[in-house]
Amino acid sequence: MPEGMIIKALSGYYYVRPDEGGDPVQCRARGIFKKRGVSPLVGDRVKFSETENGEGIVDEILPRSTELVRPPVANVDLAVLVFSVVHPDLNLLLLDKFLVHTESAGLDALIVFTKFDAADGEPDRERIVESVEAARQLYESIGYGSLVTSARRGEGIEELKRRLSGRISVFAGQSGVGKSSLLNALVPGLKLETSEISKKLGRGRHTTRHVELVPLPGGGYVADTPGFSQLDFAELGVGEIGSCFREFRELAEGCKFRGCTHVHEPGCAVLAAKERGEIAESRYANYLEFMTEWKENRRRY
Ligand SMILES: Nc1nc2c(ncn2[C@@H]2O[C@H](COP(=O)(O)OP(=O)(O)O)[C@@H](O)[C@H]2O)c(=O)[nH]1
Ligand SMILES: [Mg+2]
Ligand SMILES: [Zn+2]
Repeated sequence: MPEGMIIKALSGYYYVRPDEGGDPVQCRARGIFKKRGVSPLVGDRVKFSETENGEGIVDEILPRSTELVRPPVANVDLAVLVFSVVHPDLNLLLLDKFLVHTESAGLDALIVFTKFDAADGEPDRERIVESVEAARQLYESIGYGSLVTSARRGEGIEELKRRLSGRISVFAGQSGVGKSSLLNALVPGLKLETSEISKKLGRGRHTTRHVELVPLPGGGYVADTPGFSQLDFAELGVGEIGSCFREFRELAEGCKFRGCTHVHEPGCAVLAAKERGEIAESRYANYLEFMTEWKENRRRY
């Protein structure tokens, strides 16, 4: 039975790109999926059979490595966290929040700083460039890849293509940081709406969107819809936040108490490392902020 990958789902049809090449096959899903309460997702690797009319049936969903809810995509292995260096300014609290969510979802993350060209026109250009460099050093030291780009000047685009090659990626980031512009630069002919264009068209916010995986020229796929739009910690356990800080993980094994929250406990190895300056101040401060936010959320529900 041929195998392939679902690259688009629309109105009950799944578009399967066969592994051996050729055009996507428009498939229905077998009724058994519905009975079992599972539905095929974009990104799923599937076995399918072709029917007489040139269409097909998805017969089997192969095991998923990851499963995202927003956007609903299976087997994503990389989150591209997009942060502009200006307009809007770099926001490390939000970056750490995205990282908690990518870690929790089991995804690797690549941090992409965008609009680097726009720093040139700023009166405090030096400070902006230094803060981007400092952020890169910090996150690379924790084990995250990072890149500096300008979609306008075409900087960093080839390198980004290389990093996305062979993977399924989802882009994430605040509105206006340049996600669509970056994707348009990566995929010739894609023409996703950027904010300037959508303003001109005066589009409403109610256009229903479906998810589609866009094949990249250098190999790999990108979801055309941004991910992690809702960043609360509702689905996380309190202990989970700490384990989503990569540099805390190994240290936490040395904490005196099991279930240590690394806030005030005696014999906490994370706090000790922080005192020795081995954990960045901003990372620890953001961790405390998230723990507070988590507790406030709990109180509300
Ligand atoms: N100067 C500069 N502006 C950019 C760049 N990339 C995007 N922009 C602008 O930033 C705004 C938001 O871009 P868009 O791609 O729609 O961001 P999104 O909301 O994250 O998808 C638009 O006005 C773009 O023209 C860039 O590399 N340099
Ligand atoms: Mg956009
Ligand atoms: Zn601890």
